[in-house]
Amino acid sequence: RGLTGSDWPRVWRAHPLAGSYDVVIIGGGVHGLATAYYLARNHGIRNVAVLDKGYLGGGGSGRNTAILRSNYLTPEGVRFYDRSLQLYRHLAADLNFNVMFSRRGHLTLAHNDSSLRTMRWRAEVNKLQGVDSDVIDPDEIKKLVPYLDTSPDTRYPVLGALYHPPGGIIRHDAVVWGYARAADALGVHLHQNTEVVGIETKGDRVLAVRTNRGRIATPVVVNCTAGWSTLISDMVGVGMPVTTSPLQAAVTEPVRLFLDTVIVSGTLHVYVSQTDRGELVFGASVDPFTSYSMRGSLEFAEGLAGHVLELMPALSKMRLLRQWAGLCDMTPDYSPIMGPTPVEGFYVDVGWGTYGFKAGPVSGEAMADCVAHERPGEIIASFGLDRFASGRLVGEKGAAAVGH
Ligand code: PYC
Repeated sequence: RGLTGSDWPRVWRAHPLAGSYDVVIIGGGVHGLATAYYLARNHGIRNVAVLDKGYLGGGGSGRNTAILRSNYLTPEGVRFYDRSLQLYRHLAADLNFNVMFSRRGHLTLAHNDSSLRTMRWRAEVNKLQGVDSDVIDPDEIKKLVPYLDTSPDTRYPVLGALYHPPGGIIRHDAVVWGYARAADALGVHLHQNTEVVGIETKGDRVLAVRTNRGRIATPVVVNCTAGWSTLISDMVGVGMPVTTSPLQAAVTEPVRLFLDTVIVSGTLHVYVSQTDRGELVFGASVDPFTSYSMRGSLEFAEGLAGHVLELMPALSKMRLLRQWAGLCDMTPDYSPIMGPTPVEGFYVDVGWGTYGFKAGPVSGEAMADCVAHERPGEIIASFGLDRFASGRLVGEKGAAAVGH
C-alpha cells in the first residue's frame, strides 16, 4: 500500500509556545536550526525554542544555489568554511537524513590577468590551510567541462581557473529538514509563523522576547536571521554595519546530466551547476541596490541568459523554469558578524551576504559553543562585531562570491 498524504510521519512536532526558554533562537533557517541542534547535542542545552515568522527554511536557506566550497582568501575564512565542508560531508550520517551531498569540484574562471593573480593567491592560502585548490589552464578546464567555450576568440576568453576539487552541491531543503528533525528529537521546540515583534531588556541584559503569539521570558536570544538581521538587532539598540540587497537565481527544465562541476565566473557575474535531477541552477551577484524584495526581474533573466550563453553557447535552446530572489545582508568586509554583543545575552550570527548557506553547519556549531561557554571560540574570534570599531576587518571580498 502506498503512503497517502495523511500517512506521512511528521518530521518535527508542533508545540504550544512555552512562557520561558533557556535560549530563544530567532530565524528557522539552517543557521538557527543548526545552532539549536548543536546546543542540544553538544552541550545538553535542550530547553530551546527556534522562532520563524514564516516556515522553516523559507528565507535564505531555501533560496540559495546550494554551492559548498572552502576556497576563500583569508586564512580565517578558509579555516572556517572548511570546517563547514567537513560537517556537510558527514551530515547525512550525523542526522540520519539523506542530504544528497555531492562532491563535484568547483571552478572559478579567470578571464583577465588580475583575476588569475587572485586565483593564484587564493590557491596558495588554501594550500597553506590544507585545502585542495590549484590554478589550472584552459586545456585542463576543457577536459573537466567539455561544453564550456574555452576558445581564445570569445568576448572574455577563459585564461585559467581556480580548481577546488572538494567543492560541490547539496540538497538545501534536506539540510533544513534534517537539522529540524534532529533538533526536534532532542527536545528543541520549533515554532513556525511566530514573528518577533520586540525584545525586552533590563539594564544591559536580555529579559524576554515578544511575539505575535505571546511573550517568552529568556536570558539568551540568538539572532540567526538573514535579511531582517538589522531589524531584530535594532530591537535591543545594537546597530549593525549591514545593508540588505536581493540576490536573484533561476533554474532550467531538467536535462540529461552533462555538467558535473560547479562553474563560477566573477567577470560574467554568473555561476552554474546541475542538480542530480538535471536542472541547471544559475545565480548572479547581488542586485545593485538595497531592497527587501524577493521577486525576480526580467532584467536579471535577460542578463543571466546572455552571460550563460557566453560560457556555454550550446545551452541556447534550454528553457528557464523558475526564478526567485533571496536577501543578502552585506557587511563592509564580506565576512559575517558572530558572537556576543554589548547587550548581555544577545548574540548575533548575521551579515551572511552571499555565503550563508555554505556556512550553516560550522556557524551552528560555533554559535552553540559560544552560547554554552559565554565567549566566542577560536574559529569565530575574528568575526566579532567589535572589529568594526577596532578596524581589524577580515577582507574576504576577493573570494566571497561573484562580481562584488
Ligand atoms: O560564495 O560560492 C559562493 C556563492 C555561490 C552563490 C552565492 N555565493
